[in-house]
Amino acid sequence: ASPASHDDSASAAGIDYDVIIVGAGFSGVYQLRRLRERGFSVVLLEAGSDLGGVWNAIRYPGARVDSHGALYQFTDEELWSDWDYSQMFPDHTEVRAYFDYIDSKLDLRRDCRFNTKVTASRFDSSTDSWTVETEPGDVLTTRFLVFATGSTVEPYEPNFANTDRYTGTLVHTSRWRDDIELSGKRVAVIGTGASGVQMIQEAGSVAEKLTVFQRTPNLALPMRQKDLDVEGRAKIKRSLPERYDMVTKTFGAVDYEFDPRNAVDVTPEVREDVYSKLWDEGGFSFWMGNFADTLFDAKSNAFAYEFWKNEVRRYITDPAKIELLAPSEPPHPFGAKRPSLQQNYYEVMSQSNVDIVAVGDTPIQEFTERGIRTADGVEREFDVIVLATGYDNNTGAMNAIDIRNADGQSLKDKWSDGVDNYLGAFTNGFPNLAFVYGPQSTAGFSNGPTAAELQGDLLIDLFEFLRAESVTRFESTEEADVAWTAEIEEIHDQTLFKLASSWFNAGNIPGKHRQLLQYPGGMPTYRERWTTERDSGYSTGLTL
Ligand code: N01
Repeated sequence: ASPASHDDSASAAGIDYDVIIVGAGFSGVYQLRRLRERGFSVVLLEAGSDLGGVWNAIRYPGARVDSHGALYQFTDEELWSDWDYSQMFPDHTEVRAYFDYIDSKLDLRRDCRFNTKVTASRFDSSTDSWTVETEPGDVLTTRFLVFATGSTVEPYEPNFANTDRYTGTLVHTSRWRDDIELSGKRVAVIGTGASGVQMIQEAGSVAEKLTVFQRTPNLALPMRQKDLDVEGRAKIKRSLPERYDMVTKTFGAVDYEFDPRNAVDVTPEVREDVYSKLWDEGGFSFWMGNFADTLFDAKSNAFAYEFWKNEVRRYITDPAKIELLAPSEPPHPFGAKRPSLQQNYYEVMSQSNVDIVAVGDTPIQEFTERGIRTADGVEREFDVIVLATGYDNNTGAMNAIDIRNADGQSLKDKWSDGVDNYLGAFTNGFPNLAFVYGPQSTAGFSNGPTAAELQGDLLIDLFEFLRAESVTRFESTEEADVAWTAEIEEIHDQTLFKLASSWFNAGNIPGKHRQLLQYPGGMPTYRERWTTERDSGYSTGLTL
């Protein structure tokens, strides 16, 4: 990749690029495309072997998108007019095919360096630039550094005793290998988040025996998957302009909105009607299209849980598993953890070849040579053990890189007692550094590709402003960071999210500072906050 025309001050100072982007998922690719179009010199560095970000990495059986494919793509007609997914909820292979497709249109790979893991970056105050080091040993300099490193990247593996003694196959979902055979095997899956639910659906159908180690039941929702024939695909295409207009206006950057009414204010009949309609729609509708007070009011939430429980119990044919999968009392407020979308999860979990071990009652004590021993002394033997135990979300990928400011302070140290930043994009003390789809942005509460565009455009506006004004350095103020974080916690306190330990609030990683790492004000307010900053000439929460 060779630098194109760029910021004169950067080239005069001998700086290689205007912008280095780290990560080739939706956010990074969007930055690359738009910055290049606007004449910035830019290169994208990607640790993985190809485009796709998390979708290039995730290959476990059953891995698929929990968003409608219609929204799981970029929104400009130049791209969507020639693209179709074959199913309503595409699988990982189709998302990779989508990245191939956009590359065929946009020639993205030209400016990407793959198998190039960024290991360290340092800010140099004398030149207002970052030096970036990579694992193959390259050293590059850039005026601005953008981390588009995603949330679901650094695997979390609990500290189980004696894993090294186990002689079978032990694999985290994020490290799946095609040679791992499940058919006819004795398989264990630990964890029942989105990865666990998808793995279990696949493994349960082919394994001789599947044992699921469940700590918390997933309050999963019906996906209502559909194969799309020619007419189905054409119908989706016709709907796209209207849906893409809608995504800019809704809380979650999706094509529907919460019901504006409160569940506690309507009659039981109205509640039942609304719940039934959302349930039949499938997808996340029952979560992000539910009554406005569902995630704020315990009584409203209990109504939703009751409906969920009664629906799900209809699919659990083994009475011994009913309390485990859909307990009488909610394990946490409905929706306070991200629900998964399921296709036949409850049927599979009900099968006679599937056992559920409630880790809360009988914790995993240790791994043995042949399997897992639980605290009740029982040893179970497995050919394959799958860790579906999730990720060090939101901050894990950035913290894995040694990012240091001009004083030598590392970002990881700065954030060790909690993240603070401004607009979910900048943090004081680290000039010329931005992150997209990162901590305290709308990330976990919004549709990924749409957020990549909407937040991405705002960041590109900033770079254009800085170039036009010949400004070589910006950063957020400490006051702006503190206020942004305080605003997030203030909203968090009013919600039921705080009552669940999840990757939304860092509660999934033992010892990690507990705080909401998503911006909970919704996409429209989030964008408003950026545009207010922009309209002030970037002089409110940023210093130039
Ligand atoms: O991870 P998770 P994930 N002993 O953190 C359990 C995206 N994603 O990889 O709930 C036993 O949600 C833990 O138990 P508990 C998506 O945004 C998307 O599944 O903490 N169990 C939980 O059940 C998703 O939300 C897609 O009590 C232990 C599980 O491991 C996010 O990534 C597909 C344990 C971890 O669940 C993360 O999903 C996949 C222990 N010591 C991922 N420690 C799609 O779009 C943890 N657990 C479809």
